[in-house]
Amino acid sequence: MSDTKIYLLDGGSLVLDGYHVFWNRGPGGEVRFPVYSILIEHAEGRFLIDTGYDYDHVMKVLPFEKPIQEKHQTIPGALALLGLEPKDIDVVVNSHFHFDHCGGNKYFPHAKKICHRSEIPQACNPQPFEHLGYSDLSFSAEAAEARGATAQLLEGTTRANSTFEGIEGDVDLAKGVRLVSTPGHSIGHYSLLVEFPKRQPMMFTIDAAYTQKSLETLCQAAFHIDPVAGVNSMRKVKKLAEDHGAELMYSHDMENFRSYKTGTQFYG
Ligand code: 5PN
Ligand code: ZN
Ligand code: ZN
Repeated sequence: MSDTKIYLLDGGSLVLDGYHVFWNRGPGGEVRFPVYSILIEHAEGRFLIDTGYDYDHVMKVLPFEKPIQEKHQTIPGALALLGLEPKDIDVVVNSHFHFDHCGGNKYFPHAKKICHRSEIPQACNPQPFEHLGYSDLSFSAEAAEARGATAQLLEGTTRANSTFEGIEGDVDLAKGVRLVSTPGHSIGHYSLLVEFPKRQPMMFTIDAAYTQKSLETLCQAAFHIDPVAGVNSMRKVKKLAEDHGAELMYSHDMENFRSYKTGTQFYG
C-alpha cells in the first residue's frame, strides 16, 4: 500500500470585507482569499474534504464576492490535473455546509458522504443570519426540499444519492486521518488532522481560523453561530497542532496559500 498523500485542489478565490474576515477587528477594505479542497490519497481509499464553491451559484446569489475561478479550479478541472475524475473519489466529507465548501458535491452522487450530524438540520433550518452561508443547497435533496430550492438540484440528485452519514465529536476517518470537532463558526464544523508515515502532520483549521493572523489573535470570521465556542475551538486547534508538532494550514489565507502545494505537487 502506498503512503498517505495530500493534494490541495485550488478552487479559485472570492472577496470579503476585512471586517468579515476579522470580526470586529478589521481593517476594512476588500480582501481576496483562496478557496480549496483537500484530497487525501490513503491506503483505505480516496477522501475528499470539501468541494469548493460553484461559480454560477456565487454569481447568482453573492456576486459581490467577485468570484474568480478558471476551468482548472472547478472540481472536475482540478481532479483532471491529477488524471482523476469525480468517480475516482470514494468518500466526500464536508467540514460544514457553507456554500464555499459544498459547491462541488453535485459531482459525487456515487460517493459515500459524511458530515457532522447537526449540519444538515442546520442547512434545512438556518438562523436568519446564516441564510447566505447556507445558500447553495445543491448538495442535498433533503435540504433543498426543506428550503424550497429544488431548482438548485442537478437532474439525477436524489435523496438516496445525497444522503450523509452523520457523525459527532472527534472521529478517525481512516488511520492517521482525524476529524476534529470545532464548532462555533458553524454548528457542526470540523477541522482536520492528518498524520503521515514520513513527514510532519498537517492540521487544517478549515473555517475555525480563516488565516494565520486569525489563529494568532483568536479573531474569528464575522460568520459564526457561537463566537465563544469559536474561540474555544481555535484554542483546541492550536493545542492539538502543538502537541502533534503539526504544520498549520489555513482555509482562506491568500498570503500563506501562495506557498501551498497545488496541482500535481503533493504533501506526503
Ligand atoms: C465566503 C463566505 N461568504 C459569506 C458567508 C456567510 O454568510 O456565511 C459563511 C460565508 C462565507 O464563507
Ligand atoms: Zn464557513
Ligand atoms: Zn469557508
